Amino acid sequence: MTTKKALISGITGQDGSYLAELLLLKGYEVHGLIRRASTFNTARIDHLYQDPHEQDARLFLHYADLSDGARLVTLISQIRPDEVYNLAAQSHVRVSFDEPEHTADTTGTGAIRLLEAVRLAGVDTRYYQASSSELYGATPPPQDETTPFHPRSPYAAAKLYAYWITKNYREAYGMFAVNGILFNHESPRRGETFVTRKITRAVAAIQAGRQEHLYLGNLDAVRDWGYAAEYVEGMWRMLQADEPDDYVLATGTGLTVRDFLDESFSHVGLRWQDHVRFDERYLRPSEVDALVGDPSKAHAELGWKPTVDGRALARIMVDADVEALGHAGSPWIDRVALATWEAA
Ligand code: NDP
Ligand code: GDR
Repeated sequence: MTTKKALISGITGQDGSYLAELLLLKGYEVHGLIRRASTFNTARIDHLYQDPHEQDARLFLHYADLSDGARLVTLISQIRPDEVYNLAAQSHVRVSFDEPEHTADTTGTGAIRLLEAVRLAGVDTRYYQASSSELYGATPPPQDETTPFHPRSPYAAAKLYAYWITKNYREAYGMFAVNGILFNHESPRRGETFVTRKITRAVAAIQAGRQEHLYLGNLDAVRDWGYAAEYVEGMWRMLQADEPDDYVLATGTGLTVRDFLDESFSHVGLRWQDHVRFDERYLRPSEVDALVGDPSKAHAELGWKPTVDGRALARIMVDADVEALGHAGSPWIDRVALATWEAA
């Protein structure tokens, strides 16, 4: 049996790290695109790292950026992957209002650069596009594969382009190119500025006496929160199907931000009302009020079914953040530098 090769853009992100881990477990050779940065940005995958000089190494990292199409063509031509997962994006909805053009370039145009790289390299590759429930935006729930889109942010508008261009490459060139329309999914590896992780980190810090208040925006927003590890398995299933198609992955249950707060704080015996403060800077110029997905098609055709709901997820994340606080301090705090400045 030949080893399958997968290429993951966004491997250093939440989903990329879980997907890499899953594919390595399945026996894949995994190639990840990483961005050159002045500090290491591979913390989520460091535990998977193998010295590429070792005979049995199956994880390989390559410098690349979705803004550099020529580099993508070179890499796809050299690696000749069986599967490409395009997970890279400027993925923060609020930030997309501050950096709309950058978001369009990475989150939208980035997809066409990667699709073109696959086409120009002439490889027989299956392509997964990380599409989002944000596409539905103002269209009320429940949302499924037939629900009309109404994006409400530069991020969602960029993802809309990526969604349609993926469909277009399927129709125009017969590529096995699919959209996973994923509702919010979280984990202990979730970025610290998304609302769930912001809450669970704060719960751990407040319980430890290191923080008193947590500043948040809209508590009424409804989201369908699932567990990222289960969702990356759904991505893989989409690329194993007989025919390319687009699928919603969701739990089918919505919670408000307030519900998530309640579950997280009460899990350690705290009351969120004693700690949460409002800050308007976390409001968006146009908000998405409610997203609740209907994952019936993925269940019927791919056999995919999530088991962790939003409340269970909150408890998993709080436990992980409480445990993480017990570990050695943050590497960002350089005590030597602080002492040097104090002495100066
Ligand atoms: P993260 O923000 O955790 O990760 C984003 C990844 O994209 C990081 O590896 C980042 O690299 C990389 N990246 C950003 N810009 C570029 C660029 N210009 N070139 C190359 N790589 C880049 O996102 P998630 O893991 O949460 O999400 C994965 C994908 O799924 C994203 O496309 C997101 O929009 C989409 N999505 C996520 C959902 C969720 O609930 N998590 C739901 C639906 C869709 P670096 O580490 O260097 O910053
Ligand atoms: P979202 O996730 O915008 O749904 O996008 P986020 O966790 O940022 O916001 C969810 C809801 O919480 C409200 N909110 C706050 N959000 C943040 N980040 N910080 C706050 O302080 C805060 N207070 C309230 C927001 O207004 C919003 O209604 C995520 C990303 O992963 C996208 O990439 C992905 O496509 C979608 O999920 C599905």
